[in-house]
Amino acid sequence: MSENLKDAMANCDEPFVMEKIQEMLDSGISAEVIVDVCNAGMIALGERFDHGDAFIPDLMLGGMIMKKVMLKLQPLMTSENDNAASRKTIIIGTVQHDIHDIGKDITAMVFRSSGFNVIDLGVDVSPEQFIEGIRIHRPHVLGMSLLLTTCYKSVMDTMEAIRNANLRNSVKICVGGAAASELMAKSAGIDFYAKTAIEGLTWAAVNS
Ligand code: B12
Repeated sequence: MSENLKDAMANCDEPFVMEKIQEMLDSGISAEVIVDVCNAGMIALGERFDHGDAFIPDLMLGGMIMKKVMLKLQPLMTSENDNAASRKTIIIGTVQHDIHDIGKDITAMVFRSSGFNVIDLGVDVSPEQFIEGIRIHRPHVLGMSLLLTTCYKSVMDTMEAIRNANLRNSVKICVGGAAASELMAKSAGIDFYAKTAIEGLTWAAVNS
């Protein structure tokens, strides 16, 4: 039996999750706070997987529940700032060989709700696709999402490709996701490591 929203996410208890979210919304708790709690639940699900207490189908189910949650909460986080001309642009994508998209989607949602123009390149994004995205959209910010430690090389390759294309000075770059860290960001020459989507937004709003 789930006792709270975080537990329910970690246990893939969808009926409890949806019911609890409605209850929290009704009592005036913001969508942003609810997303944070669900995020903590997904991390706890990953820990269960680590300990052999949850398996790939559970991760998939957790992912599907999180997407449902986002569909419900996204409209409540949508910005009233519709002045497209004054918007800053962010290009975001999950790096090559990594298909995790929940954190990226939440980050896109958070930036969008704050008035950014968001270009979402999707998952498994190659260095060449990031380069093409920069050339076409001229973003203020580029965000990479990285969930697998085996994909560090994709981040390094993307940074090298950006430098080789002489585009490094045209864009601020941040990285986030469970496999990212301040140290890896520094060694890759990335401007900022964001522990959460909100941290990334706060940084981007001031630094881009
Ligand atoms: C759900 C899940 C899956 C689902 C993904 C579904 C989907 N549509 O995304 C499925 C089942 C497909 C999956 C597959 C795999 N997974 Co998986 N997965 C997870 C799990 C449980 C949750 C991830 C998640 O969605 N978290 C919730 C989101 C909201 O959190 P988040 O991504 O960190 O994002 C937040 C911040 O980090 C930040 N953020 C994220 N990106 C960005 C980007 C920017 C620019 C900014 C500013 C911020 C930001 O914002 C978000 C909100 O604050 C994690 C556990 C974990 N600790 O992360 C394992 C985990 C990432 N997976 C893991 C593994 C091993 C795999 C597989 C290799 C398993 C396998 N043997 O096949 C495959 C790899 C597939 C591939 N090629 O990518 C490992 C990785 C271990 C490692 N050291 O690399 C983890 C850590 C589980 C574990 N503890 O072992 N997985």
